[in-house]
Amino acid sequence: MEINYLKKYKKIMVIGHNKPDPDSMISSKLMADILSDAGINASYAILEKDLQDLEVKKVVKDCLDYQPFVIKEKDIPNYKYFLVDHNDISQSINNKTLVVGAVDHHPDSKSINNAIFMEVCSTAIGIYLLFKGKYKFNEIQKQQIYHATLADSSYGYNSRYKDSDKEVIRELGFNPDFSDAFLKYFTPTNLTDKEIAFTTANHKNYLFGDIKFESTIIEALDFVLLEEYKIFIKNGTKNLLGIWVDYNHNKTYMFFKYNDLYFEKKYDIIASRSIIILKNALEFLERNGLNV
Ligand SMILES: [Mn+2]
Repeated sequence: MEINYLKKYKKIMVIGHNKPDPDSMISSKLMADILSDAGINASYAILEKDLQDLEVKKVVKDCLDYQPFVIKEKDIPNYKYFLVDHNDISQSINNKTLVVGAVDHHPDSKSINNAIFMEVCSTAIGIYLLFKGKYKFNEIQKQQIYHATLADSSYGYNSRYKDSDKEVIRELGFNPDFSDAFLKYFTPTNLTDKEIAFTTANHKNYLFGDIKFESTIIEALDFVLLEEYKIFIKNGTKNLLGIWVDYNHNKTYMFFKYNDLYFEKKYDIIASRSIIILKNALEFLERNGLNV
């Protein structure tokens, strides 16, 4: 990837999506390292509003002292942005004209026109593949790529984790079998306050033209509260794509309410939200005559 064109900008913020997950945190830091090394004035950053309820998981803490530059709402227009781990501007700065580049592994939202898309398990792997020829990744950075991939692959359970990703993990010097890491790092969603969990766990906003809905994922080792989650979505007022993952039995359940429409589906795998489930949800809306 050619990055010299970025030298003309005074200050570039590398930013992941709202409520950053481990891959957003780690890939923003890696990309900022690479840009800085090339003499570009870059920092990894988050928006101030994302500091609220920010969760830095152990899988991140064990490889990165996460200290992003914090951008206040009013200062957003003062910088240029390089997006990682998302390409939908509504998932971060919401201003297309400030985006100078992006690397991502999610479907194209068509909201920007300068993104590089990689078919990889984690954005961190995508960055590694783009730059390994011209940038020397050190041992800590290799560890960070490994940890981002642990998280984004649901510790190897997710169908998004392909043989080509395993090859990269091997090349970085790690074991592509993540089962020990699952035991070390996996924590089920805290369901003490069900309402909070059902509306905020792994939360994302989705916007496709006029179609707008929210999504949450409950990560569990059982299906004890599955029925309750389903009823919460089905009878609720929110347009919500709910996903329940039962890692113990290798099952994923989706419950999708959109206005007066409702759809549910069960998968006999750990299904990826951004690749499989979202596609099925949008297909459902199309079948019902909505313009997605
Ligand atoms: Mn990611």
